[in-house]
Amino acid sequence: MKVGISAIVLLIVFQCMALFLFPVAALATDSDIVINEIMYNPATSQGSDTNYEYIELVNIGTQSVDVNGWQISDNAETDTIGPYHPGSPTTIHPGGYAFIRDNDSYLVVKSGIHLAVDDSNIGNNLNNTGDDLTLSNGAVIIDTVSYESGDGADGNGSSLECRNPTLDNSTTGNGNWGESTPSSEYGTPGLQNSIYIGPLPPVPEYPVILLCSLGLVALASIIFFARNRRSLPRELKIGNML
Ligand SMILES: [Ca+2]
Ligand SMILES: [Ca+2]
Ligand SMILES: [Ca+2]
Ligand SMILES: [Ca+2]
Repeated sequence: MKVGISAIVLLIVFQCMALFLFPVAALATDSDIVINEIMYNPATSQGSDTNYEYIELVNIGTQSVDVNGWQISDNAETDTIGPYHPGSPTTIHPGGYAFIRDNDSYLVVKSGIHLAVDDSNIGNNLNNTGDDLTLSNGAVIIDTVSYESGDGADGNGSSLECRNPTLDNSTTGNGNWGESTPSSEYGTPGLQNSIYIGPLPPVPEYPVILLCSLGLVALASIIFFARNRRSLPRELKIGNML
């Protein structure tokens, strides 16, 4: 079968496009995984820091994402994420939750995918004064959150929860984070956050466009009449017609 040069060129072009487009699509899916809840300082009555800390992830996208082999970092060290039990699932489905817990955690699990790190603790433990968390997939940074003890959940039984993971979650002091309620429930690992406010309704653009259009029309009208007023014959100017 004879294959034309144009067909070969076309095939090469398609292959180049596929190589270019595929990684972009994969990164877009990975970025749908968001740090959604942090238990950095469990209450003394709940257990020790080394056994009861956790970080919850949520998938806000429309495709499943496998986080096995990803990394979670604090200010001190980086850990590799894997299944909590050998062979247990590590894929977060759309709208689903997973949480990274200390390997020796005694946490009573409520729901979600259970993940662990490759040593006993998340980072060098989640600092009780504050820490900087980074979720990454190799060299690609997926999500970052900086928390401060002054933003709540400092040993009172609550976790720090994100109100809306589709909005900026980069710092717990930006108003999109708050304490879980009630504090006796030890947060909501694997479940929707107790202070979740849901997706915000899209802001309609047409009122803004309409107001801008009306404003431009009004401005143009003022300029038009101002110029024509100056150019009209004296006897036709409005002031002289009265
Ligand atoms: Ca560690
Ligand atoms: Ca801690
Ligand atoms: Ca730390
Ligand atoms: Ca939660």
